Amino acid sequence: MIDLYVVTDSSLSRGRTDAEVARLAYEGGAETVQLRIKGGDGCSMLSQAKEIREIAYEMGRFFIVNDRVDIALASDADGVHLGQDDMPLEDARRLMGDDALIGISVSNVREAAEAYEGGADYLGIGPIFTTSTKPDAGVAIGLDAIINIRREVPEIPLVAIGGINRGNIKDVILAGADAAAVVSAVVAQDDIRGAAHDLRDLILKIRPHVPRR
Ligand code: TZP
Ligand code: MG
Repeated sequence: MIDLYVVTDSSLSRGRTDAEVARLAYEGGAETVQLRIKGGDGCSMLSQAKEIREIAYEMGRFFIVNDRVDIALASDADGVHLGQDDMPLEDARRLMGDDALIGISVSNVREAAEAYEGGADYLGIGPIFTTSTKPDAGVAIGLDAIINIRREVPEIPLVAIGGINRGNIKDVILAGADAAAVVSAVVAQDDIRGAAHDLRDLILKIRPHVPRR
């Protein structure tokens, strides 16, 4: 389902709208874009969401909304991404239905097992490395967290996030992540399309070297 997953952040995107960032990221090969807006009004978030929904549809890619089940539903997104303090998975599933993709942020084996058993479609694991993009992300949990979670929940797609860039993306895939989610390594770059392309290329190149599980 996923290889490169790009998360928007308008404070890093140098005046480009989230929809512009999303289009360029998809053009570079990102399979999924997550609209992440902290604060702001629902009306402008919904309008960005609808724009990205159109682009994703046109390009045959996935579109996920962070935190907001209401915006995901109203924009007809493919799904929603929820943190440990957001709406519980069970309630989001009831509202969004079985076909929606629901991703859950986890940072340890217990949270991962719970989200897996609760029917999450993928897990976002992080922050793997130190990041300044999300000040409240908590301490870096490192590559070992991917290895441990992969061992505990072998079936579910794992998306690593936090401080991932060209220099370390291979390590997260080798540790057992199926995909990498990035913000600054794509959104903050001059050439968003090129940055997404290069990161995805690195993922695809390393995959054949990941031990079979
Ligand atoms: N969740 C955990 S870390 C993070 C989020 C949204 C931010 C990752 O940003 P970057 O710039 O890729 O380190
Ligand atoms: Mg959240």
